[in-house]
Amino acid sequence: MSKDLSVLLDSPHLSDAHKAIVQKVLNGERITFDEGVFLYEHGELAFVGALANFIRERKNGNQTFFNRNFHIEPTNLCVYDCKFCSYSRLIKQRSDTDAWAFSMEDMMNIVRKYDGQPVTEVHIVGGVLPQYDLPFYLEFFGKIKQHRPSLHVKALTPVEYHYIFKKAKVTYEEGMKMIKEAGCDSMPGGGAEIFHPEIREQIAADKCTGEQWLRIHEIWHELGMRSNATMLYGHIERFEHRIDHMDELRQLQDKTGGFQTFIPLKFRNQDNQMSHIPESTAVEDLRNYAISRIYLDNFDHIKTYWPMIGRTTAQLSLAFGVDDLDGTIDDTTKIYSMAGSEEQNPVLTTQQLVDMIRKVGRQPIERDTLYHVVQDFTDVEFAEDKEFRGYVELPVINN
Ligand code: V47
Ligand code: SF4
Repeated sequence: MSKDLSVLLDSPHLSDAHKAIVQKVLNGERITFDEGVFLYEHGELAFVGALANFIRERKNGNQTFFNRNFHIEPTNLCVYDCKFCSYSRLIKQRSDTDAWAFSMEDMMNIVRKYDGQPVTEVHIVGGVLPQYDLPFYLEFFGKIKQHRPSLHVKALTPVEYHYIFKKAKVTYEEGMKMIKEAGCDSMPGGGAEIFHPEIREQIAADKCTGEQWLRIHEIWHELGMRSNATMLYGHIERFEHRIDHMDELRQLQDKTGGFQTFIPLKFRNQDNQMSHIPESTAVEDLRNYAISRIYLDNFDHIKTYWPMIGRTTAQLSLAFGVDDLDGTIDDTTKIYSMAGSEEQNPVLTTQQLVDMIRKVGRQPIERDTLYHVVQDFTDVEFAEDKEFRGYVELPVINN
């Protein structure tokens, strides 16, 4: 493969600047901020794709990971007013019948619904409301662990943590220690949006700043814990803002090594205050995956959230740096379906997801949250009735 990529060094169609980046990738060297911007401005799809695929295969070979999880969204109301979010208007405009705010018991009932099912993780994320405070979440995490100790709790983002710690008058350090002790196992990547204040102040003015987001992840990593990172792209930001965002993540990762995966989130424009902004094209989405893969040399994984990007682009992304497909079962997450998700019915059985991965020549690997292999599906044959070694496909949940 390295031989294949090195032919680019002799290409009459590439500039010296392109070739300098090829050489760095071949040598396993890091590209600079300016080179990152250069790739966005002058890196054509096939070029960045070749580099990203080379890096992807060097890091993860042909493996493509997926995870079986379910989501709990405590509420679809929020005190904040992020312009891109289809939740934010709800607190003011949505009729009572459309709004929900689950009680502790409601949420435990969702957890119990998965008893006996082969899920390894619960992903908890939603709007921010005062009643969901620090004592509430400490109790909730404890109850989940009491009920099903092996279930990995991936919960909340610095947006919620900043809010609930402030309300409880505890420092970030004290708060993160408390949530760890209560049973939270890892932190998802949400709430990152675009860190740069020039953009953040326009799209997500009131919630935690980029600096606070990064600090909370840093403290979490210092406690020996892992987390993910996202970037909401394709709205009003410029390429420099994307590279600035990834640069902040790269620097923190150098310091702590606590990030597991980077998830670029394509801005969807339905039913929010930024609906007038056209969405990025599939070509731009693939270029963005590829440049993320090239820039974030110290991240092991790049993930796509297929219910949001669509199945076909998700399959293509596996040749543009992505090695992880999120969203297997019960991925009817409202935050996306309201924003205009690609998928009308964003649920796949494990067999369908495995087929999707195989069709583009990759090896499907079920992982747990911390990337331990749960099951290698490379050579697994599914029975007609879609049952496999005791793994029974879950029913579609319309929540
Ligand atoms: O922070 C909100 C985004 C995020 C829109 O860590 C939107 O494994 C696009 O972070 N268009 C929450 N995106 C979801 C999230 C996530 C998802 C899957 C896996 C993981 C993980 C994390 O959703 C928010 C925001 O950036 N979002 N509205 C929209 N209109
Ligand atoms: Fe609230 Fe999150 Fe939506 Fe912002 S993105 S309004 S914090 S739910």
